[in-house]
Amino acid sequence: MTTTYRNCIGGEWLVPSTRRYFTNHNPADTSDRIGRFPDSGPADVERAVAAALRAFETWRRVPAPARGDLLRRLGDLLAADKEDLAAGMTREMGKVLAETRGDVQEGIDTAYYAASEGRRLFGRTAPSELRAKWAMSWRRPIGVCGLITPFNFPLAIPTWKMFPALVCGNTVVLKPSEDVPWTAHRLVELATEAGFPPGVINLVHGRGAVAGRALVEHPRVPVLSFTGSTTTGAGIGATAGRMHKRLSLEMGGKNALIVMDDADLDLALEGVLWGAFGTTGQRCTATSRLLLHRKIHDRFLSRLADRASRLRLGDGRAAGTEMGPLIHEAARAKVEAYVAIGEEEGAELVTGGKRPRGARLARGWFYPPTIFAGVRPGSRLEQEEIFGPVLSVVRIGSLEEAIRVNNGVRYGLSSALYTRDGGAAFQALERLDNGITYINAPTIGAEAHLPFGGVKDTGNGHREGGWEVYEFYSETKVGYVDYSGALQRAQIDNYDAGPAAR
Ligand code: UN1
Repeated sequence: MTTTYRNCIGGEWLVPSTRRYFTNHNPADTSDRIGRFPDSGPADVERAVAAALRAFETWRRVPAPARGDLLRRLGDLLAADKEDLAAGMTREMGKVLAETRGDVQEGIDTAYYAASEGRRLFGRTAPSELRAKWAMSWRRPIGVCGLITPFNFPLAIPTWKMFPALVCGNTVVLKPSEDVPWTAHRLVELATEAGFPPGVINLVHGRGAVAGRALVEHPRVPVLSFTGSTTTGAGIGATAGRMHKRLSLEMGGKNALIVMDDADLDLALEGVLWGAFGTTGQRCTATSRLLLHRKIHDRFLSRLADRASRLRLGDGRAAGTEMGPLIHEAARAKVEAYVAIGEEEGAELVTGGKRPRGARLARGWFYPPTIFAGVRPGSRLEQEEIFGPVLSVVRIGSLEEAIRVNNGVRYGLSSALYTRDGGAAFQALERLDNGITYINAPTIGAEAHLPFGGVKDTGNGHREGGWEVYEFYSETKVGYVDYSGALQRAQIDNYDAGPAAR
């Protein structure tokens, strides 16, 4: 019997108004059905927003440190449930257990960080230009935040958005990816157990084009945060612009890892394998381009191809599995389309490029680590986001050239440089057009307490995580208190006769 799940609205677990459901499968074995989840409609979103609005009136008045205490409790519950959560997440999303454990840990880190932020949320005081007058700013909550999240970090990304929103005093409606609804369900269950009041966190399952759209277009949802494709993000941006909504976008990447001839090649090799094929390449931060210095190009590539071709594919819960499946058939079809594009463009297929054979992997969306060499800067393979285990290798002759190639794409999330030259490292930090640059580490591995995000078409200027996200989820308010007992006119009374006259 397949379990049927519900939405969580105003603290109640409700069946969708549509009475329709979708079934979620294990991508490593599609005969394994995880559950039936609500295929919600606009009426469910309407109800969730109404509940969130009601809850906002009381939640906004709970002192921020007390809001933080609830997040700390939720962090504790996530920590206690880490193993079960990770196993369930691997079952529905496919990546290996070590990675889903990391994903849960990122949620725990975010909870504890947000909890501590409840005791900061600093405002400022500034000297007034007038006597006996006090000037200050502080942060106020905004209202209902609509959060739309992707499949690749089923726990971490919802928590990045939700926890800062909550500690700032907002209430939320979460519309998680329809590929990982179970994880979102568990997160909301644990939040309920932690003691969040009804309506503060609402969960509406469903499709982006229906439930997601209703949330984006809802006039009472002034804040939106979306992680996903650049195309969808652009559409949301148009709506948000028209409706004057605050919007944070995290979108595509085409992240490059540069290996110079003076690099520690053993270290770089481990970095490339992890960056390119971890999470089956399904990270916005995945290493999808490898820029190899010509002096080490051939040597490095043959070692890399050898290691990549031996990575063990399988169910992420099985011991010894190094790479899980892709999320669904459409993702695999996209990877295959890009393999065909690479071949047409004349790139050299070094390893992979074909579906695995054999009964063991036949029931999942598996695709092997795939490497193309001789990829030309400017080609589609080099420019476009694939979101799968496909690595494009470009030969470079200098750091200068590597920087040019790195910067020659529309995206700007992360980049990496392997070198032993300190000067080169600082040049890279300064000149690579990305939100994040790693030195002697791959393009993945951002930590929860630092700002996360990218430049150019990757984002719209906001950052998730770290201290900056608290500004996104709150509104600056300024207060002036004049205790002089007289009318003091700013910009006039203190300058008319000149300050010396006073
Ligand atoms: C993503 O790729 O969608 O830096 C998020 C990392 C993770 C987060 C990635 N901490 O790879």
